[in-house]
Amino acid sequence: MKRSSANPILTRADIPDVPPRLVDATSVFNPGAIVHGGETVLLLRVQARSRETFLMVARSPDGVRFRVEPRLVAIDGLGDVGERVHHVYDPRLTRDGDDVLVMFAADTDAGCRLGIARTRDFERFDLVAFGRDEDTRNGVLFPERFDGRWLRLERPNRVALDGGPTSGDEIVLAESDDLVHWRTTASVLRGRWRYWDERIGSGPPPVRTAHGWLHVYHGVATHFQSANIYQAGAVLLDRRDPSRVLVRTGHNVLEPRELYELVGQVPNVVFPSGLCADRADPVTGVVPDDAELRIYYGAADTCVGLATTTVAELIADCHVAGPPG
Ligand code: BMA
Repeated sequence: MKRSSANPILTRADIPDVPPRLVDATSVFNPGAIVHGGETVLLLRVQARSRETFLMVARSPDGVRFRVEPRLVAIDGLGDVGERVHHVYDPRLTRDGDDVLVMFAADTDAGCRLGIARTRDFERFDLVAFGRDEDTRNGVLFPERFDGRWLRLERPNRVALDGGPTSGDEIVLAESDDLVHWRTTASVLRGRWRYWDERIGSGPPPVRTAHGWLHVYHGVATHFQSANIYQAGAVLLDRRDPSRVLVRTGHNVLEPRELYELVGQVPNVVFPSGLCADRADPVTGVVPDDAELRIYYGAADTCVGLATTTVAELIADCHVAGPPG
């Protein structure tokens, strides 16, 4: 992937104050992204100096220069879920007709939950679903239904990083008829111990290509003394049965190298969370091989970076051999 020369494309300096709760923001990272109404829209994770987390909307005509709207996103219905939601974060965006579905992580006293909200205009957001049982994160919806059913990838949190948040080393597939009730149906991807992607989690929602579902994920190398290193990789999933992995990058395709990725609130992190293709077939939704992909990522849990690649380049990377698994 090639970094934008405008990186980091968003920093705390771009976040307008929204008093009284957000003044002099601390960080902005891990955005959801989508092309909507002819512009690129990012749903940003913004932290205040209280370490409260807010979602904010940014818009751009060119996908590089963004204007952040001076308001905090409120999700109607989130106050009625029956548990206190401390933080809503790491949103992933998927189109559903004229609407956009937002899958987000929500920290509650009982653990991390996946919620889904619906918006048409990025002004009003209505809660559709809120998970109850499992501690899980990094949920992404497929942009089409399979025999009428919704599918999503998610990463159950089964382990705690040393001194850090809960994490996991397996991405699973789940299905639902109504977006509300989800059943896990298969294991899709496991972490590869001792290599770049020991712990794993989905990045942006999968992209439909002529070769299968192209999916960018993050891998965490945990076997270094001082830091967990968050990197990006990719996997190609079978078009009809997305629990089947066709090929997977043996190495990472983006790793912390620039200062703004190496240093910050959490050092050594690139965390891909948004992806926009510059075009897709209007009928089939297939993104062609030479389409440019813009990948938006959180850098060091502090600012937002942009990197570009193409479908063909990413699939070629998937074919480069790496560790088994
Ligand atoms: C993960 C999540 C992300 C975060 C990353 C690096 O576990 O909490 O939101 O960006 O760690 O700190």
